[in-house]
Amino acid sequence: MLSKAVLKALNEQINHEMYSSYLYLSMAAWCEAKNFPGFAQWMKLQSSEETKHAMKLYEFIHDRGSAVTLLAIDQPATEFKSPAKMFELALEHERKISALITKLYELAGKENDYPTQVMLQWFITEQVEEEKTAVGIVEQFKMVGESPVSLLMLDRQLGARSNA
Ligand code: OFO
Repeated sequence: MLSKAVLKALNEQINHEMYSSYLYLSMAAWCEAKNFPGFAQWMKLQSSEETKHAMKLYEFIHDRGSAVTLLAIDQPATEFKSPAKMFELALEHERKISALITKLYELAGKENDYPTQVMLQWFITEQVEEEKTAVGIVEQFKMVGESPVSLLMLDRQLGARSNA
């Protein structure tokens, strides 16, 4: 059984992951509307990856003999200034998620909950990857700018992503 505090924090983290999924889906929708199919594809895959993160926590809570409580998901932003700004926002968001995972890890430590800490190590590693990927994209935008040719090139490049 999970302690009350850890269970509450894990349920909240499910909500953060679902919000991430919703945010990236909203970014995908904006990209579709602006005719950037490649960015939209990248964001849709990112959105489904976030749902998988939420499900990882969901399964873990049940494996530990506790109950999942789903919370309301906030409405994400629906308008973005530009594709570059949108990816900057995604990076900022990932950094917030990393900080939340760190807090959760610390809480599990305080509660002597080693299984939760071990499970969270996967998320810590994943966040390093996610931040690295987002930084890489933000840097590419800085390098080539947002001329129509640059946007076309980056849209094609990111649209080649196939894994979630
Ligand atoms: Fe974007 O990462 Fe979940 O945790």
